[in-house]
Amino acid sequence: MDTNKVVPVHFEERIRKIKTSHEALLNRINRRLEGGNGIFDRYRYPVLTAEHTPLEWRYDFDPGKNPYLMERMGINTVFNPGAIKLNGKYLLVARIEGADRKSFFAVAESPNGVDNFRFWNYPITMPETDDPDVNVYDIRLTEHEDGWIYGVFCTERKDPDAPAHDTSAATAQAAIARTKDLITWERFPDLKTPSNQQRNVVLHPEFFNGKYAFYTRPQEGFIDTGSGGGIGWGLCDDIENPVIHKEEIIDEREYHTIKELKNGQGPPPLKTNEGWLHLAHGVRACAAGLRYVLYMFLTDVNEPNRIIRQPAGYLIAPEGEERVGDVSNVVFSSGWIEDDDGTVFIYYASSDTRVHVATTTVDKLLDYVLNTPPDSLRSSACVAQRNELITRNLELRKWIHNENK
Ligand code: M1P
Repeated sequence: MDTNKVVPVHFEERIRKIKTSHEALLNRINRRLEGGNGIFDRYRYPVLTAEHTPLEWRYDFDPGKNPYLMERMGINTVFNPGAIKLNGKYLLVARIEGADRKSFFAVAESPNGVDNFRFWNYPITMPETDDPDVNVYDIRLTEHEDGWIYGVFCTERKDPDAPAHDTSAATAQAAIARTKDLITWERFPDLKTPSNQQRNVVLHPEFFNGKYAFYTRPQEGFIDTGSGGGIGWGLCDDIENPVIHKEEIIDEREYHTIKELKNGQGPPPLKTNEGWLHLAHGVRACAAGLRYVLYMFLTDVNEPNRIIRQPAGYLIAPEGEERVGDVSNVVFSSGWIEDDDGTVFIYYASSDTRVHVATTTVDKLLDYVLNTPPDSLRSSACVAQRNELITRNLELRKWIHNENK
């Protein structure tokens, strides 16, 4: 390219316009939406989208090389982030998917957790093992009591056993890396488990009987969990050479529920006085494809692998624009942040396309898991459950009416 060529007239003008609208997007104030269900609040705008990624990641600003100021390397989507609060900043380690379909990780930082998220200058350079990753995604960040921040994420590779004509068969395993600053990472071998494949693997924040404890999601195939599935639990002696010898299912899939087809642990659980609060995703099949929703459960404070409460149904299901995207009808969460005052920021992605925030508190989530009836699994039992609530409410109304007479 001849750099002495006259720069097209529109170049400077276009650059100014692109930068102005990008800044306006990054500085946009997010508003909590009124009229929620009392459990959590949604917000007006997504907190991260493909358009939030830095312009330097997409455009070549050299007029000699890019006279039309085209996007040279497009970004398709930003979703499924891990989350952590460090040095007073709310940090999301998002899954960025390029127009070329490859995902990578990058840190976006906000002063308040609900808006003004800005990506750091460079994506994360994640070290690899001897078996290079083809695709990496869905990192869960765990501040472990051993003093490190761990990132456990999915590493995907072409299935070596697939016939030559099959160019989409893949394998998924749990990759493990650790850091102190989210910039420099140390990578370990992928987690070995008794299962063929793994996705949605999450490190528990505390040792259990002196061992590292993982929530797993054993699966026979890449998409189908096969005859197994459910949220598993396994212990490992050595995080630098991680092996789980025994995997037990702690939250099974169940017929005609929101987790009929598959499920998976979301972020690492939050410790409370009543037990460990868990956020997970459940998947069911319908004529439109798979439907992903978020649900919760509580495990015993001393036995994080023992569920003591599980409300029926979902906590968050896709709504409005959340329903549509690259993979429609999906909400998925791999990160949340608990603030010192008990506020909880739930980061969830919709339809594998963008990231939203919902806010609530630990007290509200505990009230939700402790007092929402469990799934009674059959229509007539559900009617009985609801009738009990209605009768109590009608009695209460009569009582209030009489009191006011
Ligand atoms: O497309 C929906 C989600 O599908 C996968 O989750 P799971 O293994 O539970 O089916 C993941 O690829 C996830 O990234 C994606 O959001």
